[in-house]
Amino acid sequence: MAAATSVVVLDRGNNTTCTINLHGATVVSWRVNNQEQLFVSKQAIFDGKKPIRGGIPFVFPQFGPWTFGPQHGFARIVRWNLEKAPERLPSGDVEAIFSIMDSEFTRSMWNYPFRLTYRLILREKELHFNIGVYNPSKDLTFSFNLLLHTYFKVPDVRRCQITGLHGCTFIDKSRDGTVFQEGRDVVTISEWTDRLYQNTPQEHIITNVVSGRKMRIQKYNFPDTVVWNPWIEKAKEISDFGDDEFPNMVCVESGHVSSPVILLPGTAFEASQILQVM
Ligand code: TA6
Repeated sequence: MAAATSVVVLDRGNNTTCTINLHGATVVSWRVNNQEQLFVSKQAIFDGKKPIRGGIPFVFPQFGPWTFGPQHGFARIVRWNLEKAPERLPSGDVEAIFSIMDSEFTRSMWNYPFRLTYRLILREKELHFNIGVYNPSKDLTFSFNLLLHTYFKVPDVRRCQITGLHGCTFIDKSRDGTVFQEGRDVVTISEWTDRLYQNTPQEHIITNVVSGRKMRIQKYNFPDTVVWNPWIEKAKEISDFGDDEFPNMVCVESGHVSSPVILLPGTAFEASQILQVM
């Protein structure tokens, strides 16, 4: 059960912390002035095997169902290395770097050499994510999806509004994958919602998150946004999610999923996200 105790804490002082479980480099807590911003299910399993139900699971190299491996890929179920332990920067912010590379386990599903780095920076009211994917091969090109499956904690999801999706086309998994165009200025949640919005703007704001505040999401090289809430019936189908927990979370996920990233030999891909409590 060693994996369960493998957490890394970035502590900026003033009750502002970020906690990462090396299992999947899953951010399992982000507290700003002692206010938790992320949702983790009370039924989440920390066995070092299953994905953690909540926080920010790291989706790579596949988004969704996968012929060759588990749903949403292997990155969220492998143990990551702590490349650089938490360090306080001259700015007062705290930085840490995590990484994984190909292994016998990953090659059994996805036979490519790769290196993935994940740099987190904890600022006063912000959390920065910088991701690098490297193809060290001399001759092999590979393609992948990448997504940060962020579970935001909210007092009541029915009161949340999400900006920056108006006019975007989306694949609606709750309606058999039919494609629609978003007509609303702000997106609200009042039923099972599972939508892959394509070519979305770089910024979204979620209103009425913790203590009625707003959460700004800024994303770079993440052209897609997934919005998910299982609502009543789907919540019952998820073993590590409480039947009554759906009102208290909303996933707004920055991703590169509707089209794969194609990485040529010897090249790198970078993407980043900033979460800001407003
Ligand atoms: O990101 C939304 C989604 O793909 C939904 O379809 C739902 O399956 C959710 O992820 C959770 O997936 P998981 O594999 O963690 O149960």
